[in-house]
Amino acid sequence: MHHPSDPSSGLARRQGPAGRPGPTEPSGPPGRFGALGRLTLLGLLLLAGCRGDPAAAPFVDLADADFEVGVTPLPLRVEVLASHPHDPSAFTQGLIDYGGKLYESTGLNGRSSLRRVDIETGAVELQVPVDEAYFAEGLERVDQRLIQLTWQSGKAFVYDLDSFELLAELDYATEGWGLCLAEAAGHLVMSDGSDQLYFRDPETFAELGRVAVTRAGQPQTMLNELECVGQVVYANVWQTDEIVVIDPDTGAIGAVIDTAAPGSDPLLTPEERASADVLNGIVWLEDADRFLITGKLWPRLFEVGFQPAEPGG
Ligand SMILES: [Ca+2]
Repeated sequence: MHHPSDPSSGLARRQGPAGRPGPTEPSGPPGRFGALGRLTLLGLLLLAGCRGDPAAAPFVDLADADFEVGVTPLPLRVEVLASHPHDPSAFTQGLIDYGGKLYESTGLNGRSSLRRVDIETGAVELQVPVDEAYFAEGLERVDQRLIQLTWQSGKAFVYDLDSFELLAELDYATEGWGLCLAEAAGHLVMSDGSDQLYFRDPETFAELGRVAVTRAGQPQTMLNELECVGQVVYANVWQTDEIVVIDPDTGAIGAVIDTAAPGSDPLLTPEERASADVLNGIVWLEDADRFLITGKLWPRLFEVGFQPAEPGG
């Protein structure tokens, strides 16, 4: 399944109806390839048209990508489609979407919370505080339950999705940073600030395995908020403007999104940046073919897509 030294395999698959080999049967009618080409172009225009920019290329889709250890990551840039208000007092540590709403876990002792948030307005529709003894971290939904990590307490809280009623607590031995559910694999993926990703049973939270994450063969630590997207995991890297894309089978990072690169659309203004903490929080909106990203104490949340970055850009 793996494509050695070809981090763009997923990219090629997605961008391509243009790159897909055409039919090869020799009896095909003349002009068939031309018709295919026109259909492909039309498809691309329709795809691009959904985003209101007829010149735009489809976003990079790495959901089915495989990355080999040692591969040089594909550099990606950010294209901003829209931005929405985000509570600037929310120290974002976990961010997911479900049923058209955001669910957010915020950190800091005494300020930690679980929230349901309207994506467009940023309005907090439901919120429960977390005891000040805990610093809340990553968040994920499993069926009708929400699982919220804590930083250094070795404890996760389990809530009812609708009422936020506290249902149970789960124990673990590491720090808690980010959490996402790899649906096809049937397990949770958890980060703890190290270079490890832990695979955990969604019901018992027992560790099922782990993988060391590497970037061009070197350990990548500080893996923070996570988002499982198909076969890969998007991870914020703490204290940076980067989001890395990891193949959890190998631990290899196959793409790096530098949200502060010159080729990326700007996110916060310098004024907004002055009172904000680091980038953290990524959500994949599958139906809309876009991601949401924000940060700790960020006043805005951004709808974005990712494109290959120009060399050096
Ligand atoms: Ca997430």
